[in-house]
Amino acid sequence: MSAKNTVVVDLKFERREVDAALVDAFAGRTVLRASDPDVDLSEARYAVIWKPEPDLFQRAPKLEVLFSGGAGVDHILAMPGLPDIPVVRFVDESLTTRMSEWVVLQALSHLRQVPAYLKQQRQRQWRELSQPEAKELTVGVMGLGVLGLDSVRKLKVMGFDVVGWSRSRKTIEGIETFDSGGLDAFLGRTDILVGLLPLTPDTRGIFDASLFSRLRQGGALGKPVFINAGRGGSQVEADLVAALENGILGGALLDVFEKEPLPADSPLWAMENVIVTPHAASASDVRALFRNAEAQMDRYEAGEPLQHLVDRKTGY
Ligand code: NDP
Ligand code: OXD
Repeated sequence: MSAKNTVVVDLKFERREVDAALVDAFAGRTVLRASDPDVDLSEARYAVIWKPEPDLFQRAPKLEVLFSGGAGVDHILAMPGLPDIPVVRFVDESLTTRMSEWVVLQALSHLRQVPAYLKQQRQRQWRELSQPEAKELTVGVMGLGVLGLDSVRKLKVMGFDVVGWSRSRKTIEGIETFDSGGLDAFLGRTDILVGLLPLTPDTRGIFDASLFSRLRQGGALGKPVFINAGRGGSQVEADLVAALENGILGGALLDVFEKEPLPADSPLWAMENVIVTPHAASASDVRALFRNAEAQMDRYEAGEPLQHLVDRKTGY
């Protein structure tokens, strides 16, 4: 078999899961695991990676295309020695669906006062709380890409008033949209803010005290709620903790953090109005990842353009 067809796999996923998925993947190609330090990667043409070892590009100097094991590519773009070759994002129905489930679940959980009821339960308190309708709440989604678009549509189906914000203005039926210049108007309408942004130089630290203070106060939930499943680097956690403590925010549901795993001494763990999930809003399905990468390799070898390419200038 020609070394020219060699695929390096460097994924920090469950080994058993990767091994099982490799059984049916990349037929006709040689697959090498970068986790084996003695394996020769020098002729490898493709790499499928998620948080790879820093020496990958030294060991595999002939790579032609990189396939990200996730939708976000910030950590790949930040890798030292990254070669100037195409980087393909992971775009997949199961990933998108899982994210929308998580977003809708979190929005509904606030609509139906789940955090407040859990608190009452711990205190053995039987007290019915107010029950606003979804249409009384505006959910504002920042990032209207593959994931944001699916989430806004599903939030809409649940009856929420939905608004969206992205760099370039989108036209989505039944949903008011804003571009970068419309951030203040967007925030002023928003009761539940959902972050589905990639981490780039422009979005780093965007969720800060100033942004939280511009969200709508006095909506059907009383105080605005912040939900983030984009990247932790976009949130300033000291500002977030302060906004939760001083009542600017009524609650937060966080899947991503400035530092992951979230350090044991982070105040976010113990705050009553915060729910933490461990970067698990939407996991990549390894079989689908390999199927996608394989299909793209076939396209590339047939001279067709690669899909879901990362734009190095914008960083996503
Ligand atoms: P896309 O690249 O499809 O969409 C990104 C969206 O963000 C676009 O709408 C884009 O605007 C917008 N955007 C980017 N930069 C800016 C900016 N400076 N100002 C305003 N809008 C901006 O990404 P996906 O939807 O596929 O994924 C989004 C992110 O979700 C990923 O990058 C990743 O970080 C995160 N993620 C998290 C997971 C988890 O489990 N927690 C799982 C998967 C992904 P425009 O449309 O104008 O280009
Ligand atoms: C991510 C992913 O980008 O898991 O976080 O896809």
